[in-house]
Amino acid sequence: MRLTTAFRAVALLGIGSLALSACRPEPAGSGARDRSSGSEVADPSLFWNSATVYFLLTDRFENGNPGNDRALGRAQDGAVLRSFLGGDLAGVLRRLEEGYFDSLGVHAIWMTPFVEQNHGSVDEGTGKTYGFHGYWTRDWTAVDPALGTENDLRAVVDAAHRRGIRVLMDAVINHTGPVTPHDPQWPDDWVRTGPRCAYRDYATTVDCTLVENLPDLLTDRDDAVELPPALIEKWEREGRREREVAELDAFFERTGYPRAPRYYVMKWLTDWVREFGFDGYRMDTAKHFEEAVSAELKREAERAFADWNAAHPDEVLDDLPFYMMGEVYGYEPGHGRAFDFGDRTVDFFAFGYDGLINFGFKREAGGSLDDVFTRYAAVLRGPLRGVAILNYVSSHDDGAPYDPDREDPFGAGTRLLLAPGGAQIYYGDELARPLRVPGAQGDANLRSFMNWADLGRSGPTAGILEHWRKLGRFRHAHPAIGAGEHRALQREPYIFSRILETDQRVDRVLVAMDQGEGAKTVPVFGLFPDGTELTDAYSGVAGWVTNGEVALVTESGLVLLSERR
Ligand SMILES: [Ca+2]
Ligand SMILES: [Ca+2]
Repeated sequence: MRLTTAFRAVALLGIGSLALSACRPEPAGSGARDRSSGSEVADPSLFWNSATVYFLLTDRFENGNPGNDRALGRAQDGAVLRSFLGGDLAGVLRRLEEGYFDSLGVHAIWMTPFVEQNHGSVDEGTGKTYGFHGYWTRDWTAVDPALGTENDLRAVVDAAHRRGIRVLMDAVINHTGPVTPHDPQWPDDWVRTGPRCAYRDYATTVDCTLVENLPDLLTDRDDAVELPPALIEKWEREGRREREVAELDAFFERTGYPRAPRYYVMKWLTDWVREFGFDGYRMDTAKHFEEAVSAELKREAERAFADWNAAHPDEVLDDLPFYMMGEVYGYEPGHGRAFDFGDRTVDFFAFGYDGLINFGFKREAGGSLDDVFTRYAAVLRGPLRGVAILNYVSSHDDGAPYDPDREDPFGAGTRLLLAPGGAQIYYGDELARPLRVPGAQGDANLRSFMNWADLGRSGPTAGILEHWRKLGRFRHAHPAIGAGEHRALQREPYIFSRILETDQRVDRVLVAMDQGEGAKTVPVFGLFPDGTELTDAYSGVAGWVTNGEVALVTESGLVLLSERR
């Protein structure tokens, strides 16, 4: 299934390792950390609250290899935007190597699951659909050939790491793919096929199928089960049955776990960490299986991450630990640590999660900015101290994004990238990729192919991207923005500061909005003393603080000030 450790060692002696060491920046001073990873912030929660995470659907981002577009004989007969459309790992690598993610100040890339998906299609009521999205697992131990090969995957992770960018693996443990004429059901001692979740309480959220025909893994079962015959036959055809079985034997021998379904899946999920060096998981449907399962998985993943670090000392980015972020649908920071199922609350942060996706921001982003910023900064320094949230304005299955018609792509970037907490850029937010597509039904609207072509046309797209890039790089340079203390300094026009003290430095920024075009004088409210030279990251213009203010001539009304370094 994977390259062996021996092969890996040989590969490291080759050209790749020379290029790798030549490209890596030197450690940054006393912290001895790779400055480019942004992890001079040693506290994991501060790092992830100041991070920018780029979330992409691999099948919809960039087609780097047309040769794999028809893998597994999947047809192009799905409903609008519901077939595989050709995007792949080679495409992600191409954009990585051209510096696209660096240009946005991205700290981490989250790709949709890359494991082998259903071969067939189903119609859940929104049209004939293939598993292009990655959440319909057929085999947890293989890369889907439509997305590429294990070598392609390794190339993506390695290229990201060379740039100081982390890679989060999107991990599914709650369910298999749906049953189709080409995709048999997993055995009855592995999955339940009913009842459908009613989402009234814990049991009707966890012990049930998310939708019709989405078999739910028996994650609560502790009794041993045999490998599914269909999987054994598949591995036999692929010439790797003996190795897979031997690896499983070794895993169960080492851990002492019973051969229950969830432990097989944990073995398969953590292998990718151990062998490819993923820096964290984004756990899919985290509220639909027992939270104790998450804690078990986290422990195994940390062990796998330690193994990878020990085997690849020259490739380790820094000493940040393995990160696990959960998709607890509906969670928002106002809930504090207690997510309410109706009949019980669960503190997911106590079960291995270092961060949770914030499903509230896209709604709150339209309100008073200072209200949102003040509340978020306070909760991150209060009930959520030590953990992280990830804000977004659009995502792959949120039918109510901020700005569904992309009428405010500049404002969306400003709000998202200046908010306290981690920022998720959903691919195309930065290009105003349409979120409504003629003929598409349901979530397919949110999953159109990346609109790269708009960058070459006249129109606003290139300017929108530049706006997101300026804010993203400002955010990357200043962890205070996502993780610092927030102070409103002036209501109209709005001016605020963020301050973050770490062992390495005191990071201070001042953001002034609606300052008008051309000459402007921005008061700094004592944040910077007279005589300090400041730079506006939006325009690149510098100026000295005199009499408590800085005079600048810039085109934009948005001013992003920090001390010139
Ligand atoms: Ca392709
Ligand atoms: Ca479940």
